[in-house]
Amino acid sequence: MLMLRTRRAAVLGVSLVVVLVLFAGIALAVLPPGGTFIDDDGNVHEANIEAIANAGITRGCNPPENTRYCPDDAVTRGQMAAFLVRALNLTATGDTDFIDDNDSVFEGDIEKLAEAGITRGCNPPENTRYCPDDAVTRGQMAAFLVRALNLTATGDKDFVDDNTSVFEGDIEKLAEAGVTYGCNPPDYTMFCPNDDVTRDQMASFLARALGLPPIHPPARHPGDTKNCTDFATWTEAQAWFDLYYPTEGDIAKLDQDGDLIACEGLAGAP
Ligand SMILES: [Ca+2]
Ligand SMILES: [Ca+2]
Ligand SMILES: [Ca+2]
Ligand SMILES: [Ca+2]
Repeated sequence: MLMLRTRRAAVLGVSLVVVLVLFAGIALAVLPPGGTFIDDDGNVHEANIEAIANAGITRGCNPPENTRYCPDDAVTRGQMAAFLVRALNLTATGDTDFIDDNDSVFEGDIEKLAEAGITRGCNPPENTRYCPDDAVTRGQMAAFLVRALNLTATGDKDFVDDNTSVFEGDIEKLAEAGVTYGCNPPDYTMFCPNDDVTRDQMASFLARALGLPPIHPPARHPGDTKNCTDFATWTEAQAWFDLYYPTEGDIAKLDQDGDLIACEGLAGAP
């Protein structure tokens, strides 16, 4: 009976995953031009910002509108707690109560992070404080993620600029897991362990760490970049027209006769 119930639960789990994947596919298709946020258009991390937004890990930086992500802002330790609590679905709280986060909107997240063993505090050995408003350095972030993801494997990667960092071991584990490539493309010989982590970088770290596929939103202002011959089917042409018509009008001149039906010459047009 117990076996049966377990199996049924497992099957239910699998169907839930399938439903969630399908739902993610649908959600992906309805991203508006420019995507979720207006201040990350064209940012190299935009597709990863969309990925973590789609996964519920970020809602934005200007509640309640949440039209912005603030990609260039440094990630604070309080924000880091919220990112990780949502990314890992941490729910348990324990006895830890830091004395310096009582006024922080992140106090609940910080306590969950501590309960999960991902942070011990910021003033060792007492560790009575969390320093929620301090910016997170890239080296500190490596340590947070290595603990959060239980990364243990090290590989060949050895950045040249972290040899004196207390985080060198964490940084090498993070690189081995493919979560970071480094900070100086295209050589990627450095990690910049003392630089602050920006919110856009954080999105890429989290998306890679969790295996979330990047989601590229449609361009906000595509311009006249399409002709009817660019579409394989009339349905695709009409979908493109419908996506942009509310904000851009008939930007690509796909509807010469102005009846809101695009590309009548394509097969399958009504
Ligand atoms: Ca955007
Ligand atoms: Ca507290
Ligand atoms: Ca090194
Ligand atoms: Ca037409």
